[in-house]
Amino acid sequence: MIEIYIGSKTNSLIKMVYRIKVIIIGEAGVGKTSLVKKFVSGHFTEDYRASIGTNMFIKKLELNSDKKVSIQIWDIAGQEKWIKMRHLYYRGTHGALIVGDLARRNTFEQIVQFWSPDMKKYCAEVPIILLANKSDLNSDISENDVEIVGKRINARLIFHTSAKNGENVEKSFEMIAKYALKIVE
Ligand SMILES: Nc1nc2c(ncn2[C@@H]2O[C@H](COP(=O)(O)OP(=O)(O)OP(=O)(O)O)[C@@H](O)[C@H]2O)c(=O)[nH]1
Ligand SMILES: [Mg+2]
Repeated sequence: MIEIYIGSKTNSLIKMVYRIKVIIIGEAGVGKTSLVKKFVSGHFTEDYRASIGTNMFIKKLELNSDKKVSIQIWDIAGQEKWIKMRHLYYRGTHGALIVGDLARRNTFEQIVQFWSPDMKKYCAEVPIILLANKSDLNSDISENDVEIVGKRINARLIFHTSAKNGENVEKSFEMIAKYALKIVE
């Protein structure tokens, strides 16, 4: 079986591998790197090391048993000092995971005020999933307010996730891959 990357057409003799790019954004410390690590390697660490610039991870997925996808995840640093470079990494994305920290209400306010508009400035309209992360901790924001944020940013779905115990981590990446695939197909 030959695997051909970049697939916009299907071919019955060869198995296409669709290559998709997804960004993960949100305030510093909300758990973006932790979610990606959990998804890619299954590990979680308690210590916080702020990301520098951006990191890219690749994982192969099989969606609906017949479609292979190579998902390129761009984990973009949330700290203020990276603000000028950030938009460079948004380019060409097929989907976005926007992350808030349930233990810090203001991280959701920042999604509405900064992250969603910032992304829309530099990306074509792409599917968005809102992740309310750290569901293993006490929440500082009501379920209803998370939903309001989801509606304001036009999120297709909202997942409560925990990079610590793994809740909804795989599901989140699989769903954004499915939405992104519809764009490249
Ligand atoms: N309890 C709990 N802690 C988490 C969870 N996800 C991340 N953390 C912790 O939160 C801190 C920040 O996590 P990171 O993944 O580094 O955050 P980030 O969003 O990548 O931050 P930047 O790289 O600065 O933008 C770390 O101490 C993690 O261990 C979670 O689901 N539950
Ligand atoms: Mg990080």
